[in-house]
Amino acid sequence: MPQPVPTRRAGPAEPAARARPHPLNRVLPPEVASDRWRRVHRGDAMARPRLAGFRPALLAGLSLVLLLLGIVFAFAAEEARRFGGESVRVVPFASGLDHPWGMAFLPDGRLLVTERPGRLRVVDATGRLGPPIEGVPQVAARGQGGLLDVALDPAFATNRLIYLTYAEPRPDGAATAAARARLSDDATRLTDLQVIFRQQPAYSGGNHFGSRLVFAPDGTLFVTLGERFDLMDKAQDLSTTLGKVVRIRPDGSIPDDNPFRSTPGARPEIYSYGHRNVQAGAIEPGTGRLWTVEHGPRGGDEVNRPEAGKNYGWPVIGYGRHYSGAQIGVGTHKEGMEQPLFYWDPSIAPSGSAFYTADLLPAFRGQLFVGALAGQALVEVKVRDGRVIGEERLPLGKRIRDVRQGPDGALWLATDDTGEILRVVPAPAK
Ligand SMILES: [Ca+2]
Repeated sequence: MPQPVPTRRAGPAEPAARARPHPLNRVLPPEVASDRWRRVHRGDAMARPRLAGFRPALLAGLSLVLLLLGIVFAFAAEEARRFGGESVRVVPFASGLDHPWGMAFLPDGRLLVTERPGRLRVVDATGRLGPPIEGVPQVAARGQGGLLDVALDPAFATNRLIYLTYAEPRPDGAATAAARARLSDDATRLTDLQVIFRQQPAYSGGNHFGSRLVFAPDGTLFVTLGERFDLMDKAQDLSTTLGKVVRIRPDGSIPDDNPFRSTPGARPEIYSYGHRNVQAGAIEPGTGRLWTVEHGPRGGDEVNRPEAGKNYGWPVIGYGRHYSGAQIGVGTHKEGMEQPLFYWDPSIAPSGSAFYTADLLPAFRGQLFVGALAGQALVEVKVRDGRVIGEERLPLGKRIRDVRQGPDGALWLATDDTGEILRVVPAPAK
């Protein structure tokens, strides 16, 4: 069950939030439905030799029935569903991507999409995939590593700068890096590539690279990171950038007011620490504050609102248990370590998030939407006055890797396993 966690200032969360049932797995996801239909269809094809003696009319009739069933399932997948106080449909936009990871909208409405194996593409307004953009840095595409997030410079319209995070190959393994480059006017190639951040140290494992790029209203850039799983203790070590959120200027220089800028032995780019694997970050409308969502251990995914210099606990405190079944560190609380705003038990495996600010789906406004990989859902984190009061899920039967608000006001989703871009739109008025 989801367990809202009180902040130190906010006091206990509302009990109603704890009582919310999980809709997950109670509804047959559209993908499962269509898989079943495909299995039926394949079964028919395999059985055909034994049916060879039947009259062609019977076979034609059977095919027609199967065709109609297929059409019914196709519509069912896009049927109107209640979610987040709205009646929505989830409609396909693009397909054929290979592990899409991050999305960013160009000013003309076209979409930049990263693919984890190391490609960056433009998807046009009709959903057609463009060829791989040239000049993308070489990536270590193994495990959870590869080409990860993409973001546009706030002044992209005039400077055409974009930012990427990726697992950078190094002599001693790989580590997350952030780079910026100029996108050519025809959006076919990157030039002037400059690495603006390199996580330290590199490591040979394939897990927990993070990462998301989030521009703050003051023009600084947050990069959210992981602790590379095996090196979890380093999330508490300020001489590394493992398990940290870092804050840099877009050129990679260190902002004057970073919390550890004057701390001997600490990396000056660190903003907050004690994180596990942060694959979602978004700026809260109104306050301009950063919210992050991180993969926890088994039963401990967290929503946090990182503040400068604060310690978010991993692996000393946390909810859930290690994959081995062992308790996390000293338990769930420790003086000097921050509590999450919310955590999930069981885990949903969160990646990608967006605060909704548009007009198309008014009941979504001000709420945080999070993609769930293992949870195979879009999750609404219900926010009231800076506190999390509960959650609601839209089961999709697909691993959701990224969530963005589009210029059309729809919520756009990238699916990790099926390589699709989906749009969450209002259902037609009855
Ligand atoms: Ca924590």
